[in-house]
Amino acid sequence: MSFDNLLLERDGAVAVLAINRPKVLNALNTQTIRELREAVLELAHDASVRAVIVTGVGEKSFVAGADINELTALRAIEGQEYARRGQNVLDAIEGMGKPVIAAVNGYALGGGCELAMACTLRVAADSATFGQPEIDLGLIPGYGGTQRLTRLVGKGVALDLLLTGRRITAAEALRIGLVNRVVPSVDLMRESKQWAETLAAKAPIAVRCILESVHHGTLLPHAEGQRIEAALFGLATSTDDRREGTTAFLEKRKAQFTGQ
Ligand code: CO8
Repeated sequence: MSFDNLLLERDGAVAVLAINRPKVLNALNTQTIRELREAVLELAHDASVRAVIVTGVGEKSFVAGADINELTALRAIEGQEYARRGQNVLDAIEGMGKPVIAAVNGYALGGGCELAMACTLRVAADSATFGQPEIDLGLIPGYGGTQRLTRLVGKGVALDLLLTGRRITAAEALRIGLVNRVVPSVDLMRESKQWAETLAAKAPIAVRCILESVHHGTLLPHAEGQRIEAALFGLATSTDDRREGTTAFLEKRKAQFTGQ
């Protein structure tokens, strides 16, 4: 599968998906969103891919937001559709059923910050910058930002960032819990790949169950979340990988998971 605005590479069980519009700091236009949807569907269904890294081409930007050229001409109903299309793609990333690491190599603004937040985990280069500057365009985030940012960092901090539109450093993003790790820029891809490989070696069905339980659980009352957890625990119990994992522990050897 080839794309105009994306680069997709596979390295063993890890796929690296890079937004490739460096001249506009990897801004997401309609075509890029469409290509992202195709790539995400392909990666979701490819059992040989156990973890995905999302990043931006170039040293300056992860994604500098939605393409502002396209936003200028939108009317209300088109704006709503535009937002829904992007939301659906980011939901598909969140629901891919395998870990997705955002390797944030520069600006992650607006839709770029939203893309990073839809990923399972975030590693930032120490030079990265985050923010939701839509307010300064007379807009609000439309790719899930008001929801995911609030869940990740809490209402008070989210409202500060959403209402001021201010940009924050990677260090502040780490402090408020927006990113999991900050690394020197030169180490970003190496560290992200190492982390992805660690996750790719885990039992894939158990990984999927954890993602599903956490993702749905955060949207539900505690008791219902626990019911989902118990059902998924039952599912994980029935797998060959559970047999292999528990047997390997008792035999004092490293487990070899097959994804069955
Ligand atoms: N869209 C289109 N083009 C962009 C964007 C963007 N988001 N960001 C940068 N570019 C372009 C610039 O226009 C410039 O193009 P050119 O070379 O032709 O002039 C090129 O990229 C390089 O950018 P700059 O010269 O501005 O580079 P600087 O280093 O001076 O500044 C910044 C970098 C700070 C990142 C600056 O470019 C900037 O502020 N960009 C806009 C950031 C922004 O506001 N993002 C939010 C966009 S809105 C959004 O994401 C909403 C998402 C949900 C949509 C829901 C649908 C309704």
